[in-house]
Order: sequence, then C-alpha cells, then structure tokens
Amino acid sequence: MIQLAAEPTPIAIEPARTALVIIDMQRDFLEPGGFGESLGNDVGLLKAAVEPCRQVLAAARKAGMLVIHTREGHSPDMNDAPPAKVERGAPSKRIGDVGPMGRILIQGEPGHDIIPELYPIAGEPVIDKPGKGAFYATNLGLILANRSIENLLVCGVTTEVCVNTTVREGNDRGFRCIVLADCCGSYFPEFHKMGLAMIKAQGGIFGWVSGSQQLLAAMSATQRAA
Ligand code: C5J
Repeated sequence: MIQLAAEPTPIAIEPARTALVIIDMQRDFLEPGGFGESLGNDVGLLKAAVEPCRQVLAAARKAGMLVIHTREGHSPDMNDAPPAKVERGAPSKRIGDVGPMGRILIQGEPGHDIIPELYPIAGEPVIDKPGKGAFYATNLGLILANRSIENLLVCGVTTEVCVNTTVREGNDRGFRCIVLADCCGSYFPEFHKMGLAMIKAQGGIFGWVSGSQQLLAAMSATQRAA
C-alpha cells in the first residue's frame, strides 16, 4: 500500500489498483502556435507542470503502474466535433484551421501529439477524446474496469477544464481521484488554485489533492518496506 499525504485527508492506495492518468499534455496546449495560444493564452504558464509530471511518470513506469495518456481532439473529417464547440469564442484560429503545428486539435497533426518529455511508450493506452472529460465518448471506463482499477492519480492540463471534468466524471463512476497539484497547470493561476480547492472542499467532494513530491516519497517508502 502507498500511504499518500493528501488533502483533505491522507489516502492509502494499492499500486495494482491505481492508474496514472495524464490529461492532454499535447503540443496544442503547451507550445506556441497551437489551440491554447489561438485562444489568446500564454502557453508558457503550463510549462511548470512538465518536470513534476515527468518524474511521476518515470516512477509509475518503474513501479509497473498502469499509465494512461489522453489527447483532446477530433478526426480529420471533424464528424465528432460539435459545431457549438468549433464556433465558440473568437479565437485567432478555430479547431480544424491550419496553424504552424498543422490543423488545430486534429488527430494525426503535430500539434495534437503529446509533448516529447511525456511521450507514451509501448503498452500505455492513449485515449483520444472529443470532449473535455476523458470518460465521455471513449473506452477509458472499459480499460480501467478490465484492469480492476479503483484509484486515479490525475495530472495534466488544464486544471479547471479537462482535469476537473475528468475528475468529476471519475468520481461519479466510483473512482478515488487524486489530483497531483504541481503536475497540473492552467493559463489562469487563479483558476488552477480554485480548481484544486473545489476538488478537496467539503471533505473531498470530488476527490483528493496531493503533489508529485508527496507521491514520490510515499512510493519510495513503500518500496523500502517491501
Ligand atoms: C481545454 C483542456 N482547456 N485539455 N482543454 O480546452 O483542458
């Protein structure tokens, strides 16, 4: 058992029943010229999450934990892109338009891919999702059920959008969701803070909040005790 320091309470998680879920660490969100920047955001604000995420990913792989990556995006024909999503706001480029990293948020384009630092390795499921939540219109639930997963360690971007949506979906499906705060990021520091506050409020209404260093220390302690 990993005894993890978290808020609002510590939590014990069994590694074999736990998956690391890394949400949408895609070039389109983290690099200039992608979806995030087309909405007027400073994509540099997400960079701080990369190194803690990389350390957690390395530890999870070493421990043999299930690692799942997600990517937000749409098929090239955009049949899975609701017009209400594509038309929204006044971005400099819309989903499907051609930018410096190819068509924005379209599967198979360079911008849609995961950043090199966190690139999936063979055997790690990559979930392509058309929405903000990773359970909506995907086989994530099936993959987790087939592996008897009960706990989700959640990292990625952005804290208040796809991380929060996925945690709410996961919580409703009975998973214990633990968000690693420094492994997440937002274009809005105040949304990051409040996104985490909402999860752990009211006795952990949607889940728990911990951090990369707490997890790494707890995993090392478990390995030493074994
Ligand atoms: C957004 C996401 N922010 N991955 N997507 O549109 O959070």
